[in-house]
Amino acid sequence: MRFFSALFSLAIATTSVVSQSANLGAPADMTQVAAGSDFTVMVDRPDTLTGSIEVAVVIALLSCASNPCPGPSAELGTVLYNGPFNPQFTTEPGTTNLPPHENFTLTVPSSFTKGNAQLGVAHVYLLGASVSPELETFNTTIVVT
Ligand SMILES: *[C@@H]1O[C@H](CO)[C@@H](O)[C@H](O)[C@H]1NC(C)=O
Ligand SMILES: CC(=O)N[C@H]1CO[C@H](CO)[C@@H](O)[C@@H]1O
Repeated sequence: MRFFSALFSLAIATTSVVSQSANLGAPADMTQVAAGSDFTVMVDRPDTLTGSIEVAVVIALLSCASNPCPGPSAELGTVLYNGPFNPQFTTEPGTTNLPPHENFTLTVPSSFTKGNAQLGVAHVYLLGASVSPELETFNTTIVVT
């Protein structure tokens, strides 16, 4: 346990210095999604000079209809996806200017509380020649209808 929390704070400390973060290309902030329906989450991984090896992403949804959103590093909520992350350039016409990314089609649980929800992502990767373990989190807000 202690090892993991030490590893966690190390990752937090280093990600703020190394700015090669992934980010959410979609959905846009305040996008409305009906409970029980599918939506696309696009996780961008801008190309960087320093090599990195992908480990995983976790994509989760947390209602903040009645409480302020706590931020994805504090609480992720309902996990919609937990698995490999394989960002790629697209070759389809009109999309070649996009950064390397992966799209995930996910479903808002049908019983999910309506209102604002934090769409949080945790991204784990190995950085550089030293293969240092990194954890970063980021989020947008969607509106569940
Ligand atoms: C991912 O989704 C975006 C936005 O909908 C789209 O422009 C892009 O072509 C998609 N990428 C792939 C690989 O399908
Ligand atoms: C709580 C939290 O981390 N909220 C962030 C969600 O994402 C927006 C947009 O990037 C940030 O401004 C918030 O700080």
